[in-house]
Amino acid sequence: MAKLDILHFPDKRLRTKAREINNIDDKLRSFIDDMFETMYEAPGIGLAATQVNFHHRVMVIDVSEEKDQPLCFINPVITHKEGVELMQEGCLSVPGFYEDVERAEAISVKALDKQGEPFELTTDGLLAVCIQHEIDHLDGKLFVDYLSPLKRNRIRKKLERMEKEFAAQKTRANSTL
Ligand code: QAP
Ligand code: CO
Repeated sequence: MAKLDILHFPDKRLRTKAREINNIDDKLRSFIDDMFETMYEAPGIGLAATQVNFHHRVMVIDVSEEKDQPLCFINPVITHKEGVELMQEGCLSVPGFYEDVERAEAISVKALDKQGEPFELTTDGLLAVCIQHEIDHLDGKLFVDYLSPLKRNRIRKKLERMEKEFAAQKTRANSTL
């Protein structure tokens, strides 16, 4: 197993629309294990392949308290939406920022599991919000897209500054080796 690198907003690669998966093999399953490891270590409750620069329609979620209910969705499609709900969201690709986003309150989603078996799930609350957030990633969309341009630009500037500082630190560390 390996931890994967997570792309950060405003990285353009986060805007890629992921492609359908039509071959579920051991190589993909091993990659999914890496996605779970990356999400649990972060720690996070959801991770889409787009965030680790793999542009195929797969995402992992675990919203349980004990972190013992891993869910994997391949080619997920929302088949039903109901109600509206405001929830504070964060994202591993937008570290340190949390904002309210409006989503459907309850959803049904169909997908394939790790074995390639189709399943359908009807849910609400945090899991429903997380599924919508992760499917957005597969379509190149981020939760900051729902904020005002002013808020989004503030977040972008802060993250760009942090990314620059991080790169400079790495350079300094290397030159003192
Ligand atoms: C998406 O997000 C989500 O800023 C999953 O510094 C989040 O796992 C859906 C995280 C909330 C619905 C509600 C964020 C970790 C994790 C950070 C995450 C951070 C460290 C975010
Ligand atoms: Co996210």
